[in-house]
Amino acid sequence: ETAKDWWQTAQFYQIYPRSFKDSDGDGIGDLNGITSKLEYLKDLGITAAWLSPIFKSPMVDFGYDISDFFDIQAEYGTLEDFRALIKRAKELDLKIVLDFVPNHSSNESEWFQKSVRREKGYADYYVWHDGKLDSTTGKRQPPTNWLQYFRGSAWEWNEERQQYYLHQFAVQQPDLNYRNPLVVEQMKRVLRYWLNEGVSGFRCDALPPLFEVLPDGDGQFPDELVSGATEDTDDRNYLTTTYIENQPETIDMVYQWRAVLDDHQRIHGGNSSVLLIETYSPAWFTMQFYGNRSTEGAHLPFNFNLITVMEQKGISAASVQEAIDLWLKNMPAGRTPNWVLGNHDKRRAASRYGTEHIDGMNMLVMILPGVSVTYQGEEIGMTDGEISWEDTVDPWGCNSNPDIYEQYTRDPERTPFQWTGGSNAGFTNGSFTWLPLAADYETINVERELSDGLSHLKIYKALVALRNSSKTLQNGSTKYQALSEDVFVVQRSLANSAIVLVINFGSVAKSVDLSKFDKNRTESMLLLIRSIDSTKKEGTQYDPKALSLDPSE
Ligand code: TEU
Repeated sequence: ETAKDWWQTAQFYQIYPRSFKDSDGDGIGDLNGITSKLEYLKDLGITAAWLSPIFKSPMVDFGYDISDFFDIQAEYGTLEDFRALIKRAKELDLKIVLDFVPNHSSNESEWFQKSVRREKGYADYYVWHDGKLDSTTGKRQPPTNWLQYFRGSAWEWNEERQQYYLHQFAVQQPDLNYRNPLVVEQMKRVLRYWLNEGVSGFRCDALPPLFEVLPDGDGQFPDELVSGATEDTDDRNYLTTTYIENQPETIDMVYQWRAVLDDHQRIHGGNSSVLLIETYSPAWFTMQFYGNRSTEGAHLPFNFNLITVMEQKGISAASVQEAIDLWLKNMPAGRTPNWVLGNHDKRRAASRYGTEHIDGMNMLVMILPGVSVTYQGEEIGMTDGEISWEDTVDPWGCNSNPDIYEQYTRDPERTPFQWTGGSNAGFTNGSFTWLPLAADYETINVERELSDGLSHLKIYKALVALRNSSKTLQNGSTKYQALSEDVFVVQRSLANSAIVLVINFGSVAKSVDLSKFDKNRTESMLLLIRSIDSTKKEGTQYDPKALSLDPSE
């Protein structure tokens, strides 16, 4: 057993800076706010925090539209504030990971402005195309039927340059051209710049659309097939995405970024830094990011199966088993698995799984092998905000209409963090918040859950503590099974010790005989429910042969 590197046993936590903590009363979270709360993360047992983008941006996509990759967004703070954040994090032995957004820049970026003007060195920085002429009307048309993620065409006509440009996200997010070596080199400079500022790695945004298929000899791109999955011809689900997603060149680019990180460590020493990869892709594509026999890739391509499989198949022991199988049975040997319950793009875990299941799901990701990634608020069971059409600001929501925006908008999972039950949930001292608060902040908040008997937060803290200290959880073997439609069991074991989690996803009490699951071990099982449940069930004796579980326990 070789010693594990820091990221293999890390507790990752995603901070959405705009909604975490406001230090200056403008209703928008900021860097000094984050710095002031690093001790909170430390106290939870978190070891690494990933910050959603903090770079200069017109905020059309709330930081995922970057106009200067080398500067900090003024409303979030300054480079000095960032350095102070890194310094405090180092004192607390917390790693800071930044968001790297390679697919596109903002249309307000200097690079794009220069590209529009075809300035030397920048003319081919983006994906430009003349389009085609409609044979009957003689009118100019976009080059292909490709759609953006945020509804509508992925091509936008630029009057000044007299060409279309590609944008797989919003119109204000032109796609960078990775077939141009200048772009590839420029983006590596971005990585090196922030590594030199002391960050411990990157969460790489939106990998599927990084490359598009090569155009044919005449410079033409192929249309995607209409998949017929929806009648809504603006919705990307209307198309199959063979040519605009998951190209092999994308995998190789990630291997090149890994080399940038490893080179940095070789030259400057210090700890290794990590690459986390955001890709909602089939396993055959996702798993390649890890690397192959000869080349190292990303340390952790995010595993979203506990989100996506359960979105499709509902909440049951069988869908949990399917989600876990999908990762563990496809992952190349020797790699580190990971488990994600939510992020700023998905409905809040407590709302999606049901508030009654949030503790069980937090237990699940903490008992499974590898690392887990917590989205801010999951530890207290935050739920979705209710955001009216008038208050909608997410471009995906805004690109629809009042009747259907709730299907698309990501605002509900981005509401301000709930620190207290007081004014504006302790998020800001001011009277304004950039998104309305979720309605339940008076009961769901850190202050209250730290004092409450058996709160989501206390359970979460106990789980992380167990996780950070238990050799069985860090190195043990793993067994899991859906015992019935409702009851799911996971066991980790090392030598004579075993830790077992049994979850009842059903709505009625269940009696479970664990000897059916592992007859050799029944006597030595330590049930996870017991080790975290200090008040409710203290002293309760569990009989592994007839364990009784309340609904949602
Ligand atoms: O998301 C990438 C992405 O592909 C999402 O659109 C994803 O398909 C969807 O949210 C799944 O529900 C990343 C960021 O996480 C997102 O916030 C940005 O809007 C997007 O990239 C563009 O940078």
